[in-house]
Amino acid sequence: MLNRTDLRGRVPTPAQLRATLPRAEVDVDAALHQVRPVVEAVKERGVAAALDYAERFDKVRPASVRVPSAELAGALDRLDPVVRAAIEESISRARTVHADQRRTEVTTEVAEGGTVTERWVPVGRVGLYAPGGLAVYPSSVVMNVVPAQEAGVESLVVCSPPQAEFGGLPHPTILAAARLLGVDEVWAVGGAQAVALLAYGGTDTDGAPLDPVDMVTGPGNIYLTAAKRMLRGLIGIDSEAGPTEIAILADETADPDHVAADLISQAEHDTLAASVLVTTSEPLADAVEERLRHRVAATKHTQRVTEALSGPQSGVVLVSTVDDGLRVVDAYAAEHLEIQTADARAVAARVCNAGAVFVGPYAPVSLGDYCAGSNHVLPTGGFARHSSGLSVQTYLRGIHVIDYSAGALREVADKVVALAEAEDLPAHGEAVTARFPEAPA
Ligand code: HSO
Ligand code: ZN
Repeated sequence: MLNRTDLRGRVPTPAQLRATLPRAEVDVDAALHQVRPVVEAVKERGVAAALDYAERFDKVRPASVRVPSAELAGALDRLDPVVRAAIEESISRARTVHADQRRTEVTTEVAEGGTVTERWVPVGRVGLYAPGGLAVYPSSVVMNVVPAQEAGVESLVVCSPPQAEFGGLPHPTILAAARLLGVDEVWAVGGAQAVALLAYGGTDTDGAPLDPVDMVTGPGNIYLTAAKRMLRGLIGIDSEAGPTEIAILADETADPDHVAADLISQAEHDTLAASVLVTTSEPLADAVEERLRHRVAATKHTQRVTEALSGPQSGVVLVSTVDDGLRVVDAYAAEHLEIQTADARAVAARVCNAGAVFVGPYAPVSLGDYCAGSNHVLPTGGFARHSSGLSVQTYLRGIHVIDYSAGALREVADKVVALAEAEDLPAHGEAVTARFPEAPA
């Protein structure tokens, strides 16, 4: 079912590896031309345009963009108590982890009387996107809202597409999750029109203002991603989210049935999802294939999983040693990386590129998807080489505060003047010497 690449006995360079390893091509730029008219229409006509697109794409026209708070309360009342308890557990673990990520202000005394302080200030207003349609993920509401709240973001709006089945409201589990998180502003708007409305703001059908946000985060389909790319600058965005990925670095000590179950778990998301096994053991690879046959036939979304696993983005990579395996997974830079080898902790400590690393036999990715306490909005498509998943830091800005006394400025005045002259910007130097007329530099 999985394509095989045999890299035993040779270790390509990281650049060669990146070209060889299986990966889905997602052409966000190609979606830009479809998204541009949507963004422009919402910019010009606001809510009326967003609702027209809802009618066209979501097959329903919500009565208003903002979901009435009685609907949030009602959705929570009707939520299955078992699901409610699970969401509460997920929230509480995520809060514990993200609360520890808060940054403390640091003041550095650079010279006597001269300090630089880095102040951490939360983004003022944030829009958090939760997809609808095929993927209804209340867990993603948790993973966006918790870090924003722990960062101290004062104003939050959760956005999710209106569903025809629910009378133009977002999916009730999304509404219930928002309510459990203490979010009272939820908008029924999805896709590119959601990003545009969040960026430009508008006036709701009842005349109430829908205030624009400073930043939009959260996963979505290619059109949402294209709209985020287009509006970046006017708004801040998180890392672009593509189809989900799992890579597993395993040796002969791994349990093939668990490896197969984990590969399937992420393949279940999307026919474009990537499941990649990197292993030093051919017998393990064979045993995983065998387990996959059983499990894929028995799982609920057989069709989707089969397509994802047999697609060019998924596969098995055979390597000679765990060290070579580490080179491969670093070059791949997976969204999720499991280490199922002997001494997994030591191997995991050497990983440089991954959205999140899952260590040893009892840390499957699905634990991280819901209840590890870690965040599940992670960089895909190799973005883990340069980007991080959502955290408290995503929603903070570090502001440098410069506080110098006359003496501290005087001490460094000649250096400022010298640099200003070297750059042919003498007025920069004059801004300093103007303060010390008695002692021209
Ligand atoms: N694995 C997905 C997140 C998710 N899984 C949501 C289940 N629900 C991307 O990290
Ligand atoms: Zn998942």
